[in-house]
Amino acid sequence: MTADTQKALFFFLPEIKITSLEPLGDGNVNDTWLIVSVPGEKYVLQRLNPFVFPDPGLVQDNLCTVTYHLQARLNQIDADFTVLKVIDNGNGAHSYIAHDGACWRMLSYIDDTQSLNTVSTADQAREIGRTLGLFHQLTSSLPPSSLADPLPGFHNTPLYLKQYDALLPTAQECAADCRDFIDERRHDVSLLEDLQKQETVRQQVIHGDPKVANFLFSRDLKRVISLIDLDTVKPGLLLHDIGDCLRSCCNPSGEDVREPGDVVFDQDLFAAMLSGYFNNASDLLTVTDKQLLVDSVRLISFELGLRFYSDHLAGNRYFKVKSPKQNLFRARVQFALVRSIESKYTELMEICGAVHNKFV
Ligand code: GN1
Ligand code: MG
Repeated sequence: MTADTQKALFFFLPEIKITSLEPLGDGNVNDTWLIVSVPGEKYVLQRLNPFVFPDPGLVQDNLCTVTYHLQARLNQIDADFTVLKVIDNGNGAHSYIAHDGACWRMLSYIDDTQSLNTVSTADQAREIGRTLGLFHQLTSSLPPSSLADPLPGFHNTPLYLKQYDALLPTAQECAADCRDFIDERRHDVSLLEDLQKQETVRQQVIHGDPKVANFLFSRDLKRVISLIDLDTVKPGLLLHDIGDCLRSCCNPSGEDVREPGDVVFDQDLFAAMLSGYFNNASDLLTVTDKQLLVDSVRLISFELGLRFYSDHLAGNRYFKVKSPKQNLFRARVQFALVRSIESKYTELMEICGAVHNKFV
């Protein structure tokens, strides 16, 4: 255990005696550990990435606001969902700021659960959709103005494109396939951004990162128990969350495969996730939202590919990597997913129509 980890741990739990401290999950930005105490209590200790979250106080305030709201709503309705708890140091402090300025925090560990990096059955996809719909129902009564925006421009695809363009003159290398892929689609990246200015799409508090690994399943993988990683909760479009969730849920090969040739967007998982979502939240969606489901997953996959590729060109400053080309490989996976969505566009639109008709 490093000196910083020890200081952070004892800041929150000065009396703790631990049995083990192990890295938890494969988050791309923060560092996370599972702590087990001598009596067997489990806790999650996290160091927020200061490069990604330059103002961690906003992230922490949002986290407290959202967990409080979710719990209050769940106390009123009958829903099978566990909200993670933010642990303070006994004096109301939820953050420990280390000497390097990094923010550490402690969260409850939701036991008897497991997280998956990929979905393998339609039932799992339906559960994920159901839970995202429940999350949106629960957050729909939280005024967006009660949350700060800790990541301005987080889903602003045209802005990511500008940042990519600015990197090009000084980039050491260029992957021609990625460059051409981006150039062929650069005319068509502002759809979701333009919609933010309109009232035809639903804007409310969103999760911001509803990828498969953030849904905690029961041990038998039959139910989703929680949706974790609330760093990115913020005002946004439901289409951002639905698109992001679908891009992760309908890619059974996962984000980190080396060979993008195998990557396909799975239409059966798409239908299942959407039917789970519509079952809980179709009333939240506007007519325009329903028309743009396929475009939102296409654009969010493109956006994430662009973010990975830009980070590769910039020297891997944002997303953690285990090898120098990992962000390039990750970008190619997202671009392969975009191609697959484009090739199935009509079929996916028909599925949306069928799911919509089932729930009107
Ligand atoms: C990052 O750290 P993690 O794995 O929860 C990223 C998401 C991406 C995701 C892709 C704050 O999330 O936007 O979709 O990687 N989070 C941030 O795996 O940038
Ligand atoms: Mg996250």
